[in-house]
Formats: sequence, structure tokens, C-alpha cells
Amino acid sequence: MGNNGRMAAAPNRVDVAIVGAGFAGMYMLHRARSAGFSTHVFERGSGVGGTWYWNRYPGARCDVPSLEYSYQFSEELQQEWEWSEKYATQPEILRYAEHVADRFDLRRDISFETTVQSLNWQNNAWRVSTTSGATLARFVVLATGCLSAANVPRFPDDDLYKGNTYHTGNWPHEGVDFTGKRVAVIGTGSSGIQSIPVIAEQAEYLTVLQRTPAYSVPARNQTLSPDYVASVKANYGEFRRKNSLTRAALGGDTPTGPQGACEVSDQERHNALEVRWQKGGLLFLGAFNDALTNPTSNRLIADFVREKIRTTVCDPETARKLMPDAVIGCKRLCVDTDYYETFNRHNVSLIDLREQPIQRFTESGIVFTRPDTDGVGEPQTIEYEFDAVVFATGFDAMTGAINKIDIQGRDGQLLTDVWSEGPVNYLGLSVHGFPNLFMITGPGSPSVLTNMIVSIQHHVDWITECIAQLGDSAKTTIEADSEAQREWVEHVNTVAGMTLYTSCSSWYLGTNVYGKPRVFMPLPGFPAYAQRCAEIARDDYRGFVTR
Ligand code: NA7
Repeated sequence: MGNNGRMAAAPNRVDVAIVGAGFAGMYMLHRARSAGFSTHVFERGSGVGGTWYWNRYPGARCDVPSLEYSYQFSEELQQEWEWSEKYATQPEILRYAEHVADRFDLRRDISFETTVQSLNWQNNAWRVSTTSGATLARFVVLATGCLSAANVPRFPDDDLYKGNTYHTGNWPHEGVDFTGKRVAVIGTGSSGIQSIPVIAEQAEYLTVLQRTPAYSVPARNQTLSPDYVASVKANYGEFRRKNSLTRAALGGDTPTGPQGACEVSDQERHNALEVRWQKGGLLFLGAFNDALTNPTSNRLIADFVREKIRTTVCDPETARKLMPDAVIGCKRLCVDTDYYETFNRHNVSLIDLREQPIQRFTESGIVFTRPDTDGVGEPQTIEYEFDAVVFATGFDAMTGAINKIDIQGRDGQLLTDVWSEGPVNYLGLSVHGFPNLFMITGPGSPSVLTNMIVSIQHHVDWITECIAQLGDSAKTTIEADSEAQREWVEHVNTVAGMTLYTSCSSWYLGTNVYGKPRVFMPLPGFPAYAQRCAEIARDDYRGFVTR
């Protein structure tokens, strides 16, 4: 999946430098180039695709339907590309990204295998320092991805372990053969839940190490029928428009139910949830309009899923451990194929790390602490041997990849200092003190609570328009006003505070990474946000300072 041997040399000076060649960086390149800006992209990997370049773990696929998780900026592109399944696999999405790169001749302006190390604002330009040189840019766009900095927790003596270790977000390109191997998977978020059923089919024995049970809904993945595809493509614009009017910018053909879960009878509620369960996918949570605002409704919906787990998993003790007790949807809902069923296999078992924590690693496996069965004696230890350990432990989400770059703005201030208590920003696009620097799907924007490609396109279009208009005026720089930024952060907190999202630990809040400030980062609700961005642009970029 390389760059086909073509490696663009970075120019000394460009109008727009872009960090990252995932879906955000690729479209930003296309738009900026089409608007007449000289543009260059710096990409750490050896090919395009971002998330889909790195996350090659077994079973990796998107949990947004492929006919929606795709670009809409080119009618020709969306008509000619053929998705094979309701939910595309990682290889298929990567092929799509490569097709887009070829079709729009993007590679000639991308430096692959080039990591941006620092960004310094000096003399009204950004100095972009990379592993292979430096470029001056009037504007920098961070298209670094929300889930691209791997979170690899450390455990006592983990350096002694002699087996193989993998992180799902940095999977070997050549793949991994688990045949005949005793494998441990740590983590049961989306990556764990997608990979566990596939690894179980190959491994001799699979042990799942679960810290927090996740809620997962069946994907009901299927081959796309030509008739359905034709019906969408016949009116793709309208299909896209309806999606963008929903809170998560997806699933416009399955609107959120008009009632709260407490407003209907038990039977009606069960029926509505069953219909969504059978349909499969993230829209399960949309059966009722108060799933993430009313704790009682949320509990009733969660009860439904717990009952599904109880009746799917044969061993009652394993079923008990798999049943989450937290708010459903607080952590991102998972979408699976045969996840719970996998625990009925003879070669799979589950360890609940809350009951039996990891004590340390050894050369050949992991030692767990097991409470004495009566609960009165000394805790015992038990060692399991593993040939391989898979870390499905997630990411330093939303800010991790940005904070890895040493970003020094106006007056030498460091972004990491400005963000020491949380990622302050305006619209998730700009930070006060960092002129001409834009983020795509940054903290403070709906990003990960939406269909990412819709949010990406929205941001890229907005940024392109913004810098084009700045060029038309006599001004050269634009940045968030400090007061507008303060109000924006307050607004995001207020909106998030009206939901149940803040009631649990999650990567939305940054609590999955030790020492990260606890701040709810994405903004719920795409349509209101998009409207706000449009109004601000129309109002001469209200809340931004131009000079
Ligand atoms: P997630 O959703 O962050 O899941 C990570 C999992 O790893 C989760 O179950 C964590 O448990 C677990 N984890 C993390 N650190 C540890 C330690 N130290 N010990 C044990 N278990 C741990 O990441 P994914 O890659 O699965 O998914 C990320 C997103 O990608 C997903 O939401 C989709 O948008 C696509 P915890 O819940 O923190 O107790």
C-alpha cells in the first residue's frame, strides 16, 4: 500500500501546508489546490488513508455504512465507486483512499514517510520542520486525525515479555498469523470487539482481558444489493442532504424515534428496540429521542442489551462479566459481528480485570491477582502463558497527534502549555495565539460524534473559503479571538452537560490516558454546529481576529 514509488519533494515555501494524508488531508489538498493555493502535504505513513492505513487489525471495518462513509464532493466519484458491503472492510476503504489519490492526482504534492516535528510561527509564516527538511507556509492545516496516536498502557515488567506484542492501531502490513498460538487481547472497545471474533477463529486459544465491558450492537453486515445501491445513487445528493440534517450526520433514512423510552409501554419499547437490533448498527440508540439525556430511558435501553447478552452467552458467569452497568452510549457504542457469540467457543475465555487485575508480565505471559475465593484469605496469583498479546487499548484521542508536534505560536507560546488544562479552541477550528493554523475535526467540533467524512468535508470547505476570503481582503492573518474562544469552550461544556456523555470515563473525556485533562472534547450535534459556522463566516468571521 505504498505511494507507488512516487515521493514528492517538499517545496521551500507554500501557501498551505497540510499535516496528514488521511481523508481530511487528501480533501484539503484537493480543495486548496483547486482554489489556486500552492499546497503540500506531509504524511508519516508510506501511503494515503490515515486511520485506514494504520488500523489493519483482523476484522477492521467502518461502523458507518459505506454509502455514507465516503466523499460527496465529486458526483463522478460517488457514482463510479462501487462499495461491496454495507460496512466496508479496512482494505476496501484503503483501496478507496488510494483511488481518490490517483483520480485527483494527489500524490504529486504529498511527502510520505515524513513526520512533522515542529511548527513555529515567525515573521507572519509557519516554519514547518519535518524529518526531512523545512518549509515555510502561510497557513497550516492539521489533518492529523482524531484516533491516530496509539495509547499503549505500561504494565509492571512488560519489558520482560518475550512473546509478540501488537497494537491494533499500528498493525503489521504483512498481517499476523495466529494459527496455533495462545493469544491475549487487552481491551474491549470497537477495535477489540471487531478483532476478537476473527482472532478466535485462527488462534489455538484466545483470552480476552476486559477492564470495562462495552455495549455492542450487531452490525448485520451484508453484501450491498445492486438495487439498493442504484436507488441511492439515483438521488445521491438528497441522500447526503438528509444525512447531514441528523445529529450525527448519518442515517437520514432511519430517523430518531419521536418519543422518549419512558413514554411508551414496555411492549412498545421492546418492539422498537428489537426492530433496531435486527436492523443492526449505531442507529440502535436512535430508537428513542432521549437515550442520551434521560437516565431512566437510558437504563431501560441498556436493560434490553443486557438481556441480549444474557440470552446469547451460554455460560452465565461469562455473560455476567460481559454485561456493562454504565450508561449506554456514554462510551462509543460498538458494532460487531458475532462478538458475544464468540464467548461460546471452546477456545475463548474472558478475564474481568476488575476482579482479576494484571499484576505483572513475565517472559512468557501475564500474572494476574485473584482474590481468595472466600474473600477473607490472601489474594492468590495465577499466571497465563501467551504467545502473543494484542493491545486493543485505543488512542490518545483528538489531541494526541496534535500534541506530538512541537507547536509554537505567536510570542513563542507552546500549544501544549495553552492546552495544559484542556484543548481550548474556537469552533474546533482555531486556537487564540496560533494565527493561520486550522484543525480539521479538532476538539470542540462534532467530529467523532458524527460521520467523520461529513465533518471533514464541512471543515475543509469552511477553511478553504476562509483563507480564500482572507486573501481577497488586505489582511494576512486570522486567529480565534480569546473571548470568543472562552465562550465557545463554555458552549461545548454546556451542550455536553445536557447529555449523559460526561457520566463515565471515555476517550471523549480524555480519561483513558493517564494525566490527560478531563474535558469533554467533541460537541454533540452536527446541524446546529454547521449552521453556526456558516453564520460566523457570513458575519465577517465573527469571533476571529484578522490583521
Ligand atoms: P477504545 O474504545 O478506547 O477501547 C480501548 C479498550 O482498551 C477499552 O476497553 C479500555 O478499557 C481498554 N484499556 C485501555 N487501557 C487499558 C489498560 N491499561 N488495561 C486494560 N484495558 C485497557 O479504543 P478502540 O481502538 O477500541 O476504539 C477507538 C475508536 O475507534 C472507536 O470508538 C471507534 O470510533 C473507532 P476501559 O474502557 O478504558 O476500561
